[in-house]
Amino acid sequence: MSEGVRCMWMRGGTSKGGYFLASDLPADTSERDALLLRVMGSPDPRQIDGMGGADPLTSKVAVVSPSDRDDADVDYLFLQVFVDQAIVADAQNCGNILAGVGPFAIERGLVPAGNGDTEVRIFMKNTGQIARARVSTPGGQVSYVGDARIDGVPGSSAPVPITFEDTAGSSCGALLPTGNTVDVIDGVEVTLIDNGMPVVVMRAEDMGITGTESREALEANEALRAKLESIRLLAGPMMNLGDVSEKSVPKMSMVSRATAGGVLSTRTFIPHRCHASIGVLGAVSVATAAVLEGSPARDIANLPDGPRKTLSVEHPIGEMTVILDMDEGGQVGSAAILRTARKLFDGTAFTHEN
Ligand code: NQM
Repeated sequence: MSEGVRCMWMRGGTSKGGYFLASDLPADTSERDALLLRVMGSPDPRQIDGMGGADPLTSKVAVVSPSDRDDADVDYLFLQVFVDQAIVADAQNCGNILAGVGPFAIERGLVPAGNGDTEVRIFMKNTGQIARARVSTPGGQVSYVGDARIDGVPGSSAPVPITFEDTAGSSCGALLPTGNTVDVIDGVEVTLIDNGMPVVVMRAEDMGITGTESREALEANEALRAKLESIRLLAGPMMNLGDVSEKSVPKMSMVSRATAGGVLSTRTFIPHRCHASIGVLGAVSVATAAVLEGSPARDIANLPDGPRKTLSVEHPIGEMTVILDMDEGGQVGSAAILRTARKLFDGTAFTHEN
């Protein structure tokens, strides 16, 4: 494929990656994955021969196509292209890259733009659920300009609010795949939870950290990393994810008391690098753990009253606000978050495969 492939490079939330129409990629999965590894420059810790940014957060792909479902406009498949291994994984979703899917679908003509805002209903193929994103389209054109700010992105952009309705058990089959609010793995109390992203939630202090350390300090802590990986490998089968040694899930979130007025503070490994902030669906899952009676996260959370809970989840460079609507039974019904996105480049990525 030395002639290259059409793609758009976009920032979606606090992540960045290549957005492709499914029809522009090979239909065969192994051919597609080989092409995406070439596009990103993987495997190589610096991704020097490709477009990837040498970080899992900037080595991401969205594959978008028209949907034949009645309840969706487009289908979105998320692919994590590993940086230093020749792996392209579809075992997780990504709510940050999701933020660019609506604008991309309108730009490529898959969804007609309204005059003002346009709602795009997105079927997330990785987990089989629907997200509804609102894209700013003044005068029938996508606009990236606005005054919405999210931590981790300088400046401001047009808001892309996103609502999730049925994310519980997205990959694990149930919100609490073991049926328990608390399990004990390697002597550590954990909540194994999936409200859109499989996450192991544990207290930072039980892992020997305060929970206020920087990303760099945590990545340099070999003992912590080994302990996290040991828990993760045991958690995988308990969460119905099987052997997770080559998967990017479950994520590992260590929680501590909030330091900036939020509900709690987080440090999250995704799973081998520490997240610069926190993933979208990762934050939804942690926030959900925080409202569960008896969970380690609930222990330290400052929870507001009422059925609509606006929860500020603190992370290394700020916070992410998750809005949880509780149903009559006191369970989490829907979740909403605010993201922004920006088109960075549109053109052809060359792969020069021999
Ligand atoms: O949890 C990183 C990100 C993510 C995932 C990761 C995400 C989500 O920040 O929905 O957005 O956890 O690998 O892009």
